[in-house]
Amino acid sequence: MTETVTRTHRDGKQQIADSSTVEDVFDDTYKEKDGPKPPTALVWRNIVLMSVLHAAALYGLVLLPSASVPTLAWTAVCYIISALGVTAGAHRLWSHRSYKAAFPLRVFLALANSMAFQNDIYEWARDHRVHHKYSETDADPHNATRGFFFAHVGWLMVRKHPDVIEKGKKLELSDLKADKVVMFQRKHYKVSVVILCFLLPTFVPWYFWGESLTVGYFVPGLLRYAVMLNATWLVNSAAHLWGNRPYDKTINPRENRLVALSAIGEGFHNYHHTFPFDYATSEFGCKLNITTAFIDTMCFFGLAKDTKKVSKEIIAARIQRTGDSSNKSG
Ligand code: ST9
Ligand code: ZN
Ligand code: ZN
Repeated sequence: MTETVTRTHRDGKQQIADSSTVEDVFDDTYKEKDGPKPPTALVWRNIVLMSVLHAAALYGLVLLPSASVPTLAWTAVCYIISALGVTAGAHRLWSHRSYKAAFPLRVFLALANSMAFQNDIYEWARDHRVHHKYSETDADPHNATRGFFFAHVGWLMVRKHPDVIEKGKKLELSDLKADKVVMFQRKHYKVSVVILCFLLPTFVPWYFWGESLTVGYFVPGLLRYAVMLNATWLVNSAAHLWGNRPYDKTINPRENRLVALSAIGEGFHNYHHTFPFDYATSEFGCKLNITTAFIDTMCFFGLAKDTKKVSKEIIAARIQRTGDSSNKSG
């Protein structure tokens, strides 16, 4: 079942919104504080770890030709599963509540999310809600006005701007606290990451088809992890900087098909910031959007329901009112 709910926004513009109270709608009443910005405090531990991970991923690339075909297939499977843990899980389900998921699906998505090792679901969704609510300001964790590198990975290498934490602490997060799967994953996060992000990708090829542990560790393990991280970060960097703005030309997020491809459906970012509660994060359903196909399949099997979708009429009216005239009909 697909539902749409209409409400009138503060500024009188008509929007479609979740009937619950997910705080993912842009708040234009927030003003950055005057005066000099706080100095950037580097977190050397993260700088070193990220550098080591990327060096190890390059070594994984060197080893790639020596990986067997089943290992390459397994790498792709690990990529898709961990990506779904972020896109269908932390993002569309837990950050935006754009559909409902039954317990077994939530367990799968939480496990897949640990395989992605992108902070636990609670922390990810909290940061993501402040990103939408205070987009491109000091209170946005990966504020793209600070440049490509900061939005991409730099934000994970420095202390957060105090406004991110101040505004984040005021967010309504009771739905996440009430979800036992989210809280269980948070409690056992470290051990679940060690097992699912590193040990499982390494040992499956070794145990089932005799792949070397070195290839298992560096290819489906670290190379897959680093590529998946960069595909995610491109949504924050590239899709906030490059692409068309068919739905709202007054905001930075863009439609970027290359990002949509690598991020399994999450590059239609102008649409997504305009209608954050749409379960497809795109006007065009499953097109370049494996995540939407996955959620539709879960609905078919009765594991997901109540997908929220913006109606064609409302999209057309929005394109007319605030779009940049670049929209193509799919
Ligand atoms: C990673 C995450 O990669 C990637 C997320 C990307 C998001 C993408 C979104 C785009 C759309 C979706 C597309 C998906 C596409 C997927 C495609 C897949 C192919 N509110 O954090 P601390 C509190 S992670 C409220 O230490 P610092 C906090 O609770 C990679 N409170 O801040 C704590 O309070 P208390 C692996 C907040 O010191 C206190 O503040 N991880 C908030 O500034 C301090 O928290 C890493 O690399 C908030 N928003 O440090 C690094 N935030 O003490 C992990 C914080 O009371 N992170 N608080 O408990 C860190 O090391 C640190 O967070 C830091 C900042 C160094 C970055
Ligand atoms: Zn964004
Ligand atoms: Zn979002």
